[in-house]
Amino acid sequence: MIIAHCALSLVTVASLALQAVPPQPTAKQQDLDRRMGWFREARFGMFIHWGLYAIPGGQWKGAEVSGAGEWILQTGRIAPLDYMPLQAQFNPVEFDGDEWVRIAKMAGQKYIVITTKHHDGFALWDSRVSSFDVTATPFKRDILKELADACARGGIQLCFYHSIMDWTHGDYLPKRECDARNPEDADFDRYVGYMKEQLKELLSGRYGKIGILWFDGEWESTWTHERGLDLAKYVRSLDPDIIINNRVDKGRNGMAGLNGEGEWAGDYGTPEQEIPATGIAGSDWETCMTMNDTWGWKQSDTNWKSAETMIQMLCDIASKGGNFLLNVGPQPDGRIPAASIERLARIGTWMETNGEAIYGTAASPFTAPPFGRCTQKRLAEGRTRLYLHVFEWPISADGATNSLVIPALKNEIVAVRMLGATSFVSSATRLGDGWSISIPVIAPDSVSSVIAVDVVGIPATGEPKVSPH
Ligand code: H79
Repeated sequence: MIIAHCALSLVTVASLALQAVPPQPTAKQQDLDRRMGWFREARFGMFIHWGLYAIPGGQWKGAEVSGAGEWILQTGRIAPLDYMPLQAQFNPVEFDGDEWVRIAKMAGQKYIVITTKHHDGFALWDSRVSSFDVTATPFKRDILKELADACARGGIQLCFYHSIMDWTHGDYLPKRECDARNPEDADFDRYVGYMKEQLKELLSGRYGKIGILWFDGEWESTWTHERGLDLAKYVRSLDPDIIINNRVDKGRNGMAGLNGEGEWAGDYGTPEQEIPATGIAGSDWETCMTMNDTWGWKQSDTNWKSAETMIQMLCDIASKGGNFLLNVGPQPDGRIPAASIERLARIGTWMETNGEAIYGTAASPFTAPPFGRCTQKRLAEGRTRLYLHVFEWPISADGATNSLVIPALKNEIVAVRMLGATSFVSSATRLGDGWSISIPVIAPDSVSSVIAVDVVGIPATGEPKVSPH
């Protein structure tokens, strides 16, 4: 009896232990993890908004038009038939795909998302189903093909932005107020057929393997959940590996960009011009942001963010498990604005030293460390590397020694290394529930200095976990 009872207990214990193992990811989750692999590693990308709107650059008939440069048709109440002739002026003689790729790489960016077609409907490639494209301009060259070849040469992952909303296509609905064409003549189903043909061209292989299809302009009433599901399925049928953003469907919660309740198509959330307050357990996301106040080139917009601000934004985003898609709006001559290049160069200098604290990292185990931000990576043998991004460098009490306090960290520390000051030998000592780490008197970087701290096991802070991965 006793023996039998013991055997039963063992079985019970064994089955409890089995239950404690996390459940196997679903096939859907496995497919997502497979497709999102490069994206989670990359963390930092370049958004490029370029099209006919760069020519007026925010001015129409000598008058300044408010708002973003690429919205000039709508904001300036320009009739599509008055806007479309800009095509005859498109001649960006300075365009050089290799130069754009060089700039992205200099900044430490791993992917480029370019507007194949923005809301104005102009195609930046040789489209067989539209004459409102780049080959019917004085420039004639297929911009996307040249950029795709440059990306392949430079090892940058090319991705395509594509607007569902189309202000100039005859079949798109609803029409702009200033469009004199009769909406009765428009056929939205025919428009969707046209969009699918264009997407087929873009995913034909001519432009290489495309990383993301980045939809936008999904908010008008003609675009429905059913159409979103159908379009996502169609794109996936053209490329089973492609990542599709959540704007293919109707789930986006305004500019905060993350999906609301419900089942929606799309692989990840797209906050626009904002950074979520915390990471979001179980979901991927990417904040897209302008360096000034416009996406498409606008002459009068000189409201540039500093490189320092953008470096701290990148740390903040990575610490919450997101990607940063930072925009440039090339000029009508094809050059990326000098103000953008300068800032990307400064970000790139920081990334050269500290990139390992961004690429392939997961969100912070701490809610809000007092010194700045934190990212982490799993290491071999069950260890974890914490990257402490120190925005507020401690002031030395005696001018000779200095220390940084990690308020709550139960794990043992096995190694500490200062990025950008590797000759400094750092040590860690227990302090209350956390640690005190010896650091240089002067910060190695004035914006964000990074300290790599290796701990045994998975970081235990005593706080609820915020992050997904
Ligand atoms: O391409 C850039 C912009 O031109 C484009 N998206 C970035 C990536 C953009 N389109 N619209 N906006 C930016 C702002 C529009 C906001 C609104 Fe709405 C559209 C307000 C109401 C409809 C989005 C959807 C926010 C709320 C619902």
